[in-house]
Amino acid sequence: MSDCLFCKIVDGDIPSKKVYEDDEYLAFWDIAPKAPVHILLIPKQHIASLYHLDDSNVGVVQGMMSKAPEIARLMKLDDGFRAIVNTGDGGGQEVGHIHLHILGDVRKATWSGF
Ligand code: D5M
Repeated sequence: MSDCLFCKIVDGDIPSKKVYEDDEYLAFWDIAPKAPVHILLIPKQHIASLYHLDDSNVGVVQGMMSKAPEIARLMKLDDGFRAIVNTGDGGGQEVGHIHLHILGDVRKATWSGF
C-alpha cells in the first residue's frame, strides 16, 4: 500500500526506532509514547484494521498477538503490559495498518484513556 505510513516504515522509506524484526513482523517505538514503554507491533502484510480480518489473513493477526509476549520480554516488561488494538474511526485508529500498542509501566502513562 503505497500511501500507508506503516508500509513505508516496513519498506524503510520512513525511519523508525526498531526493537524487533523478522520476515513477517516489525516492532518499533511509537513516535509519541504515551507511557515509559510504548511499542507498536505490526504485521508487514498490509491489513487495514481488525475489522478487516477474514479467513485469508486471520493467521497473520494471530501471529502478531503471539509475538506480543516476546516483545514484552525484549522490553523487560516482566511485571506486565497493556495491549491495545484501536479499530476504525470509532475506535480512535489513526493509522490504517493494523497494529498492536504494547505499553509498559502504564501507571506513569501520559494519557489516562490508554
Ligand atoms: O495509533 C497510531 C500510532 O502511531 C500513534 O500512537 C502515533 C504512532 N505514529 C504515527 N506516526 C508514527 C511514526 N512515523 N513512527 C512511529 N509511530 C508513529 P492509532 O491506534 O492508529 O491511533
